[in-house]
Amino acid sequence: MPETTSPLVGIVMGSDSDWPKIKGVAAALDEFGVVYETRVMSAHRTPEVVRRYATMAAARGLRVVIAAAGGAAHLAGVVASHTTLPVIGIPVPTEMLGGLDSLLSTVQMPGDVPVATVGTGSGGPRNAGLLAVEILALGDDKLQERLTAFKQQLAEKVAAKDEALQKKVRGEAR
Ligand code: RP5
Repeated sequence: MPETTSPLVGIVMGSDSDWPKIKGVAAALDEFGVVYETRVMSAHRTPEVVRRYATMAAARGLRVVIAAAGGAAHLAGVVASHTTLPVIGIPVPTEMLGGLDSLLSTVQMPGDVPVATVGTGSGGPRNAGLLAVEILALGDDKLQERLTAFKQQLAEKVAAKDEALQKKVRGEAR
C-alpha cells in the first residue's frame, strides 16, 4: 500500500463526551503512523449524517471505520449497515451501567452485519486501533514489519517483568 496523507481510518463517536474515554484509539494509530480522521455523529441525533458518512466512506479512501458510542450504542451497527468496509465498535463506558449497556448494544449484531467489537474500558480503544492497523497491514508490508517488531517488544517486556518478579520473590523469601 503506498504512503498516504489521506485518512485510511475513520474514527466516529456518538458524542464529544466520548473522546476522553477513547483517545487510546488515536494513540495506537499514531504509534504506527496510520492517518485517521475523527468525527462526532450520532445514530440517534444525526442519523442522516451517519448514513451519508458510512455510504461515502469507501469512495473517500477510508479502509476501516471505528465507531465508538455509549449507552444505547447503535452507531457502529448503523455504520456497518451502510458500508462494506470493516467496522470496529468501541463500547464506551457509562456511569449508569458501567458500559455493559454499550457492550451489548454494540456486540449483539444480527447475522449478516458484522461489527468487530472490542472491550469496554481502556484496553478496548487501544485494541480497536491495533486491530485497524492489523487490517491495513494485510496490504502493507512495512506496516506488517512494524507489527512484528511490536509483538517482539511485547514479549521482551513480559520477559523482563518475569525476571524482575522472580528476583523480587527470591529476595523476599530470604
Ligand atoms: C451516546 O450517548 C454517546 O456516544 C455518548 O456515549 C452518550 C452520551 O452522549 P452525551 O449526552 O454526552 O452527548 O450517543
